[in-house]
Amino acid sequence: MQTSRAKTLKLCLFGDVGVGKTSLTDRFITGMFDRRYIPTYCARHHHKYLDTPDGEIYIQVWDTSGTRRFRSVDSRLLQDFNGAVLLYDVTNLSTFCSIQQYWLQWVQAVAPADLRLVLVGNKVDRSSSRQVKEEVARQLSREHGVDFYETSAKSGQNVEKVFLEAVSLLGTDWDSSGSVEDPKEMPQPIERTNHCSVL
Ligand SMILES: Nc1nc2c(ncn2[C@@H]2O[C@H](COP(=O)(O)OP(=O)(O)O)[C@@H](O)[C@H]2O)c(=O)[nH]1
Ligand SMILES: [Mg+2]
Repeated sequence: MQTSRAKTLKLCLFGDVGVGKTSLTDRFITGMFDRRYIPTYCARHHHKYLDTPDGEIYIQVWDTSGTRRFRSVDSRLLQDFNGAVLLYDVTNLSTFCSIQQYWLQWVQAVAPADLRLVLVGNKVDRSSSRQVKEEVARQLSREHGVDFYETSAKSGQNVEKVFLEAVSLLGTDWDSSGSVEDPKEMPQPIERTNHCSVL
């Protein structure tokens, strides 16, 4: 349960259909991966509580459909968000082109100036099918001044880091991405809920 003391942080995922937005969200929220493809027809939001030495933190994750039809309403959502993850599939060049030609420009045009942006190449576990070189994507992230990671929702690689980075928690002295000495101090997920909103 969210308490009135919990600090709330919100983030949103954007990117083409099929890049792994739902899978990455599920991996962060539940720690699980489901290889079936279940289309997201609307924006879904999930939450996760982190019980940290600095108090309870409530992270709300919005998983969008990826269809451009929802673009205009998604921009309203961004106004009170802390971060946005722009996702492409490293095994599908056209999804990276969409980031360059569409998603980055759109988010930077409509987002509040302090929204933290993280560029993410997903499905790195499929290394033999890679079509987007890490260095090319890193260069794009430098040009736009955004953070960059490669992830796998399947293996879990870098998933926690991306979500903590997007809400500016990565590097705090309790974060669970490697800097915590005492496991008791690790943030613990408390609850999961799903909601579907037709926007
Ligand atoms: N191998 C692999 N498959 C993935 C990964 N992430 C997602 N997928 C698969 O890609 C397909 C589309 O994923 P989904 O999360 O529904 O994409 P979305 O449309 O962006 O939400 C599904 O079959 C997933 O199981 C990953 O990191 N590795
Ligand atoms: Mg989806």
